[in-house]
Amino acid sequence: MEAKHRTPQEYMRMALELARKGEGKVSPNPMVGCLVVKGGEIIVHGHHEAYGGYHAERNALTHCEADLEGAELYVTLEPCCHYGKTPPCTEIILEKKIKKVYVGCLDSNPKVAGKGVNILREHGVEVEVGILEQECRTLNEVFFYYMERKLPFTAMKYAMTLDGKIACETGDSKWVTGPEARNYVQCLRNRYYGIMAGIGTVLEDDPMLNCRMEGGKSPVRVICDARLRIPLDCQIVKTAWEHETLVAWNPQSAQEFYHGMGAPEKLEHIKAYLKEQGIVLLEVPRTAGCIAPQLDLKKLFRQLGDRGIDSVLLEGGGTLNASALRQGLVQRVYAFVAPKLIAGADAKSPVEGIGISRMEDAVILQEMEVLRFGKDICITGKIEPETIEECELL
Ligand code: AOF
Ligand code: ZN
Repeated sequence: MEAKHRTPQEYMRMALELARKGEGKVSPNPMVGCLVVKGGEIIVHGHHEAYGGYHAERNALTHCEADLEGAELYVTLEPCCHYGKTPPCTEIILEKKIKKVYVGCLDSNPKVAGKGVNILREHGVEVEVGILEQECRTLNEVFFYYMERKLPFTAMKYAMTLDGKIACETGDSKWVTGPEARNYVQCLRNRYYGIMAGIGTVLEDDPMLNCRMEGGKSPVRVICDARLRIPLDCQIVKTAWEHETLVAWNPQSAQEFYHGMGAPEKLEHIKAYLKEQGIVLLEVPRTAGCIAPQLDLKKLFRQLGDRGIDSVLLEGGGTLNASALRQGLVQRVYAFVAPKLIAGADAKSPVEGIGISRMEDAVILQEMEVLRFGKDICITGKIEPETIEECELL
């Protein structure tokens, strides 16, 4: 690989491309790319390839026999300075006598957080931080969010028609988008650690919620089912041995439901059967003052974070989507839009709930991107957290 007279931004863009090769393989670690330039020529490059393995810098530098004294190193994330599963990257950078390090963005892991940069500077290495900073932070948005809060970074995904419906009035929704867009959803399922849906979706669509991408990894499935109404013969239950599955429920709501039906023993049977299938039942408190039983999603997300689930693809119906959004639990949206009009006042839309009363209180997205898949498009962007606090969704 030879490249002369490029700008730091161009080299960093190449390092970003290298970093992306770790997608789906390094979680919960960040994706990191690194390259070393001397006299305008790229001498070596590397990326973080697997969780627990060498970091990007070590992968690039360890086997490099060229004389790197005076070279410049580009890395998308601040080099670490701690002994974790591997020795500190700062050490090998110093050993190789690198003259200058260009860093995409700082690491928010408290073990590093600026200390990596300081160590390099103390040893006389010139360091410049913030090259393509936004791209580098967005690349690892999951890592940063989870590292800073121990809550899963959540992306709400839905597919709708051009008139904003996710299904016909009859409930038929197969399919809103074409195969190319649906393939991309499989890539998203590979990228996110967990996937979440509500019991309504399970009852209506009987989905699998697995990842069917070649070489992909299925996400941990999380079903929100306050009353434990999940049918024992649905796809999710039938495949629970193959794909890790959690069902979030509320014992009080379930008891009321099954007692009301005059079949309290049924609840015990369901619980025992689900556990036999390897399903983990998560007890979650319910939110006060709701007519329909609703799980306290903040508490559920906390439990997911504690279990090491760093990211969730929310494929909820409109009710679950609205609750998660209202509670500030959604950080990104993937809205797939198909060039179709189906009409119908009762046809469901992607985010329901009660909604806001004034346009100025709308939830706003930033860093918008438009992707094309066959005849469909996907609009994605990050939610501006400040606009959640201001919004008065009921
Ligand atoms: C780097 N370059 O390529 C990565 C870094 O458990 P360990 O030893 O793998 O350390 C994981 C932490 O190291 C992770 O939380 C993050 O702070 C940093 N990741 N750092 O210099 C890399 N992947
Ligand atoms: Zn490192």
